[in-house]
Amino acid sequence: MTHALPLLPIVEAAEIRAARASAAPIVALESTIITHGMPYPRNLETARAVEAEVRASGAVPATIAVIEGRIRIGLEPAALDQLAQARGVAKLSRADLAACLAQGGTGSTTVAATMICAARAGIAVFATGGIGGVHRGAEQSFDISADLQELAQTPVTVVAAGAKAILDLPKTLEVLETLGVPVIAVGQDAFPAFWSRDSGLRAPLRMDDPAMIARAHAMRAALGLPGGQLVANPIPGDAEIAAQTLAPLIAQAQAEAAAAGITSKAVTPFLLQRLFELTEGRTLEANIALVRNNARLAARIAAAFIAPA
Ligand code: PSU
Ligand code: MN
Repeated sequence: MTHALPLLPIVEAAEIRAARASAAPIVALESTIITHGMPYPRNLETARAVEAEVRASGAVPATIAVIEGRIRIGLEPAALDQLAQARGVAKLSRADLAACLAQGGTGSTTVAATMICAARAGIAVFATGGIGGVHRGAEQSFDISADLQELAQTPVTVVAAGAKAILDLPKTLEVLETLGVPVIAVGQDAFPAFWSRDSGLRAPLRMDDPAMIARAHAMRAALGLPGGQLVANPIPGDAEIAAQTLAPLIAQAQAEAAAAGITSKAVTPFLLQRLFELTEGRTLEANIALVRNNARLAARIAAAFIAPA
């Protein structure tokens, strides 16, 4: 006996339906940064501030998560509040999404899973902090974030402040090139390193005009190429932490993770938490500043999608 495909359990907030009806620009936002990237209550304040940035820049924010077996596109304030306070929430990437929906579970979506949900909802632009990438020591651990594969196959333009400096950035750029993902720096030639503006590596592409970024996305579709784009938007100068300051602390956090036997999905949250402690919260402040900055740029790109220049 064959089974008919189930209907995808996906629910849009009223605000998102209204935005779609009036052809207003929409920006997707992820939720793993809320549940696994920042401590409560700063995570909730930040999620709200990021939504406010999107609105102030003329677009509608769609924070995405899975709640009780349904993909939610746009979270009402109470739902966002609950997610931010919940403990032990599942971190959902491409591999976990269908199982969580089938089981009626709740989880936050990573960059990869948020891209999948955004694409199903017809949202082309997504703002986050930093994407996952190739971890240091990946030649041993094989730890490469599913975010990279997703950028290669799902047509969403992701605005991030580069990849987190806890990663192996040269290898991350190599894998993105292998996968055919356009990596576009904004306002500078260098590939940014999340908490710092300059990774010391040159980004393969540079575009300073949001409308050009929207056009490049559309041109990929016209070519029949699957996948999206990575827009690498450097952290604002007044919020950055010098790479030299972070380097020894990252090495220390990494050594601790290895000693504690942390692997797989737990690696990124562990490193972020340790750096928060080792910098007395400075990495969190920088993280908040860069996500807000990315939300503003994503709103401008989304607007250009609606009204091409
Ligand atoms: N950026 C942040 N904080 C985070 C993340 C990104 O500033 O917590 C999350 C994103 O959801 C990203 C995930 O997709 O970390 C990557 O996890 P992994 O390396 O396990 O794929
Ligand atoms: Mn990983």
